[in-house]
Amino acid sequence: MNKSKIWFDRPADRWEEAIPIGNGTLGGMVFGKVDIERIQLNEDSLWYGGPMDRNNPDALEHLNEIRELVFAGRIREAEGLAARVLIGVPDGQRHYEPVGDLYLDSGLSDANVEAYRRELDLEQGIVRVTYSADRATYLREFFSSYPDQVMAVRLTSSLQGSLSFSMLFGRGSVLEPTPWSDILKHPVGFHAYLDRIGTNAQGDMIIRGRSGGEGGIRFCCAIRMVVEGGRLVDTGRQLRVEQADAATILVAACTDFRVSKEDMEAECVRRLDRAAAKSYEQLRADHISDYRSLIGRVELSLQGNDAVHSLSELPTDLRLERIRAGSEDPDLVGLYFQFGRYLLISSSRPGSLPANLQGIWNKDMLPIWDSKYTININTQMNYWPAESCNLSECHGPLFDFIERLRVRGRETAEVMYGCRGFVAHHNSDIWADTAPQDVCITSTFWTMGAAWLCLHLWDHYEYGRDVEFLRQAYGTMKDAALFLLDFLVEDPQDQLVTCPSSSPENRYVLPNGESGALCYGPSMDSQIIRELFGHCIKSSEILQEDLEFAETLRKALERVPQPAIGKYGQIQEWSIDYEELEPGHRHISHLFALHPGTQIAMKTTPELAVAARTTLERRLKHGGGHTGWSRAWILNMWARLEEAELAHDNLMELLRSSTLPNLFCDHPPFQIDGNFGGTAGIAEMLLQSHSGEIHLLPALPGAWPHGRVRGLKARGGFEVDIEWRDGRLLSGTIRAVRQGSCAVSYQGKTIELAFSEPGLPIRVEANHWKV
Ligand code: FUC
Repeated sequence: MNKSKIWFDRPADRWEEAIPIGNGTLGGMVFGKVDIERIQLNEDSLWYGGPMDRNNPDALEHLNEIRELVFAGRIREAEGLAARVLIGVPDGQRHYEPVGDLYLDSGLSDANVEAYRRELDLEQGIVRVTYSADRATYLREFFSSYPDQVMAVRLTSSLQGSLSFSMLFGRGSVLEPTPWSDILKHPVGFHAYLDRIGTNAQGDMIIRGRSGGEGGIRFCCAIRMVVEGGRLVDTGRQLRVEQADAATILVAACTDFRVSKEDMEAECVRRLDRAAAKSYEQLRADHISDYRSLIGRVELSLQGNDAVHSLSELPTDLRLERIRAGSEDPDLVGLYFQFGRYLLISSSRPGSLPANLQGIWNKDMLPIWDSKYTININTQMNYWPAESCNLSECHGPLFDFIERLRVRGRETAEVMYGCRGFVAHHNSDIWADTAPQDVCITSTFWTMGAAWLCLHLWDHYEYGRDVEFLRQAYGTMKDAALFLLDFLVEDPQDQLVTCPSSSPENRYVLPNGESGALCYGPSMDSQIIRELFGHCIKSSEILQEDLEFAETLRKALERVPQPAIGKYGQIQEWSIDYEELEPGHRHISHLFALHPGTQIAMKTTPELAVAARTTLERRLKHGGGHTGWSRAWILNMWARLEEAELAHDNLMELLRSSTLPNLFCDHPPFQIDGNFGGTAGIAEMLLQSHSGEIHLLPALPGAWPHGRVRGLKARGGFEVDIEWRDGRLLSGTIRAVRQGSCAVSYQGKTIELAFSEPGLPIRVEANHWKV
């Protein structure tokens, strides 16, 4: 009964205990309260304000001066000048806002119910709440349907005519833990951010409002109550259901980001009409089949040595407590993995915006870090599992976003730097804003956001080998490379480096004891450039176009620094082997080449791999990994270094120290990147393909002696199933999307497989490698 379920035996008291649902655009957090149910609602395109031109017109004329100051070691002055002329004006981008909260006031008391249960069914993508009270058993189901673009809430009772409740909508600040009855009965600011609430001729509740700021985005939310038995009373402020057998609530929402403001209400009602024309069973079945077509591609089962089958009978928050107390629970790791895939399916679907810092789930009018796109690690991490975990369609919203960045980023490149191509700094927002964000020396003056994002285009090609996709994506990759070609300058060693820049978001210490952040040629930048230029060169070979440009890139690459080893035997973070101000910094930017990059690998660059290991040890010794995403990155890096136990320790630490009761990643506070990084890391422990071969079980820890995984993806267009027992490979099954061959390695030995027919599986066992 509990297989593939995250479940709790009590309602959520706090938002961080609620369960997320979503269809890429329309998201909800389900609290499961009996007395007053709360579903906190989001629509991915509801953001504060309109687009702004923040490109700083003073930047270009001061660029050379800043560069000269950096090269002369006059860092203080360089930083002072940059903080005046290289910042965006205004210095901040737009932020994400919630739609509001839907409340269902049943009049029952939480205290009087029995057999309470709240669950997320990961096989169906449905949240359920069940309980008994007064001889009746109640069931609520919640999901956000992608095919029908509505959220559905279904309430039933086993006792005819026993369902009575009021539905209210609020948009204001909710204090937690919340005496919700107070909110509903003595509402202060309950409708603080609404323009209109009322019913249309059909009896749908229609809510309209708009975010603040110039050109603030307008939204409409329409809610229909379909009642079976009993009656529906419209009291203006609320819809009241009396003595019904069942009720289905359908929610539609849109904004004028996608729909004209005149048409928003009609569009919402159209969606409701279409969904209501189906029976609830049909609506649900269509949701499940859509969701299953994605979630069902990968299955993971991890088993420890002791057969602790009964652990799934424990509520998920208690299982997490056990882990915190030092116990193992491989099955929960499997759930966590699938939950990460669930979150990507729920927050990033074709047509939606990319998953932001909180996916799509945000309750605050001014959320932490604006709940936007931080592109010096966080947004990229969101998409780490997209390809390897067989959800490549969910990667699409990021590609659409990159195209929009390209338009805005060309302007920023030209106005601020006098360069061709396109640039993005370390943040962006709904408007694909590319100008610098904040006035923060450690992060603001970093120009590699677009280049890094473009590596995702190449990855998508690598996993799927769709040449048509590459043909379209190449121009974008080239544009990112063009910016860098123009932006690179000669350093004192005659190398080509970025300047000014920083190693996100660390500082170095100068020999005179002063600290700085602004620098030239931080290792991460050169690593990203090597990766991007390399992919552009390969693309031009595959596509047989632009060979001259490829030659220019090749020439430039000869002068772009390679990863260097510093005085501690570590990978150098800056082009000069400075001391780090924070040796335990959460960002480990200089190991980009190890992960997600591919320039440092066990097989191809063993010396650099040793240095990468030293770097990680050093970061960890000084307290690194203290945020959720940092821990998740470390997990992926240890997996790449084939350090199974260290990867596993860090995964467990992610669960122990950086995971909320509902399994959301805790930066703190909630930030979704660690969920996605954690999911990708688990896949990376079982299968790798970054070194030109498919590597089976590269980092299998002792805690998972038995298990199997079905449907992981490998670069080159392969799908892989693996089964193991007693820590040893039983079988690997590989399917290819097209004819061809691949190298498959296990425990240091490699064999070649030839695929004569696409889709035809080839099965291998450990003795094929004679290990
Ligand atoms: C970067 C990180 C922070 C946080 C923020 C959203 O600035 O350094 O830890 O994740 O982005």
